[in-house]
Amino acid sequence: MTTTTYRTCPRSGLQFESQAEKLMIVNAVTAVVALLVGGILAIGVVLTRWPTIHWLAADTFYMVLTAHGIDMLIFWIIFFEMAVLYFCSSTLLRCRIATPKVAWVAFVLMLVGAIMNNVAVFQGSSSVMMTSYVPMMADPTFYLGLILFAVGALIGCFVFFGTLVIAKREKTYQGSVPLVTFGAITAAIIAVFTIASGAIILIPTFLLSVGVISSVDPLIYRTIWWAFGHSSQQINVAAHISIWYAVAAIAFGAKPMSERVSRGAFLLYILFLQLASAHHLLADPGVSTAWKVVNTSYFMYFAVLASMIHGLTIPGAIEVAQRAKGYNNGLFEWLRKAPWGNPVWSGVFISIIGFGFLGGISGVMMGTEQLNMIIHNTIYVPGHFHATVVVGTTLSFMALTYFLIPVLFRREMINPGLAKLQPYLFGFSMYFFCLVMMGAGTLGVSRRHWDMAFNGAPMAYEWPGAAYLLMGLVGIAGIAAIVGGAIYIYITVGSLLWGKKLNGGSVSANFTPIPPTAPTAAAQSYGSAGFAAPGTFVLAMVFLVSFVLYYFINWKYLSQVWGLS
Ligand code: HEM
Ligand SMILES: [Cu+2]
Repeated sequence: MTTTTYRTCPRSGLQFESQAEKLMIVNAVTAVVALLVGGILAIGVVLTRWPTIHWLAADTFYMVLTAHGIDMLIFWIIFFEMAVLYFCSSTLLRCRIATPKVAWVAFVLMLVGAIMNNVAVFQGSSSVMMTSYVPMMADPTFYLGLILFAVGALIGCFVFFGTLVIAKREKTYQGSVPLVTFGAITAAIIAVFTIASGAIILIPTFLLSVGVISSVDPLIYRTIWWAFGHSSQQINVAAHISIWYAVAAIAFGAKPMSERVSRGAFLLYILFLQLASAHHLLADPGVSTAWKVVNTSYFMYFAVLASMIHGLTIPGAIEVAQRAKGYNNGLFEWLRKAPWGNPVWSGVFISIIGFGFLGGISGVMMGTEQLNMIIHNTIYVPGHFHATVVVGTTLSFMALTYFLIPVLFRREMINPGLAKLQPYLFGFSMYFFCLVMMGAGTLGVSRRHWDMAFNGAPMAYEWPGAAYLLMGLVGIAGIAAIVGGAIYIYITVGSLLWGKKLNGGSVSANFTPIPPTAPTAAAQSYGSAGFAAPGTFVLAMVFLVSFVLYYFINWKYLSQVWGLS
């Protein structure tokens, strides 16, 4: 039997159980490898969509785009999430991980699945895009790879739940689980639903690809695929918001403004996410307008409400904590005096603002049935979701990594000067990238089309010149963001390989209760801070005004799409 030991990190006070620690490390490192592959592929995608360069031939472009989407959105994000789940259970609750052997099986399944899927894509006959809509068909190993990966991820979620049970039984924490863990529980519950939906649709599609069944209905496919595809984004949101709370606690000692309100907001995600999936079917035949409007324009807002609550209470909690430290001058001294040179904080802040303003506002606009017509299947769509999955999720994961390098990996960060810069370069170039994509999409530039000029097509289409200009800017901003991503990989991998080894701290055979003075105690306990945060409310009003203006500008724009009057 392997012996379980607990290491107490001298820099954070966090306690790492030996098995959990290894599992977090392999999952996080594999995630970064997937990010590296996806990032290299992004070069091909970006340089092809940049009209003056238009680099790759059509078949290569679609292959590269398929692999980019899957390596990034599935493999990078979910491997990293496994590490986050183990961190939020074993580390934050200071308990041993349940069934470490099973957790290793989960990891191996995910790894085999990810490799199998990539091999299928790069063999060239599986360029079906991330969404893999039927009747397009990929190689059977494409689906099998995804299914193995999903089974592994599901097992990982059960190891997470098992770890919570152990913590409860062995009484390693007092009272309720901390909010960060609560957010991770939300993510894992949603993950179970998500993976079940994925299985319901991918298993028949796999059987179709090997010839066991003769057809899968395309409309049913889309409906169920999006129960999976949309919900998986809700996992990401729950995970990155948990990280925001964790960083607020770690960097500022901030307690949530109200534990109940924040927990209630996480619950809203679980209740309303399936209904919100309907926003992916807004242009589909077969479902009624009434059904679309009820699901997207009413129920979806409850999920949006939840995100807005987090977007308000996280900066609010930080403001309360900063004011308590004496940064009380004016509305914004608390924000000016935040540690802007610390990439853990700057990454999270840039993520919160970009996720809310760019991802959130554009998402509500797109989710409105009528307005959806303006941007449906245009490059606006990847403009929106890069604001959510890159600025929101990816940048938050990057910020957390900077915290984990000394704490989990026990290395001194190489090149801290470059690390200071990285969130600004990556975050702001991504802001710009998303904005120009949305601009080009509003002018109608199509999504995923290899050649926006439609050269050789029987019917020509004249774009306004601005559309080419905007797509050129997409290229420039995309390359800048890729450089930002490369710096992240250089710093993380470099620190693991060449960073100075740090003292791991004392090791014992038993867990210890959380010392209330630990630097991360606020992330590991229960308690509310109250609501006195005037600066944050001003920021919220700025958000509201931008939201309303942008929404109504689009209604005005919609009225001009068809010259009916
Ligand atoms: C520097 C970073 C990145 C750049 C420059 C970039 C660029 C692009 C571009 C230009 C497209 C193609 C748009 C089109 O023609 O339809 C695309 C698609 C996509 N990207 Fe990224 N991306 C980056 C990072 C990411 C990350 C981190 C994720 C996920 C976490 C991601 C997920 C996706 C997905 C899911 C697609 C759609 C694939 C499909 O249509 O099947 N990207 N990206
Ligand atoms: Cu969605």
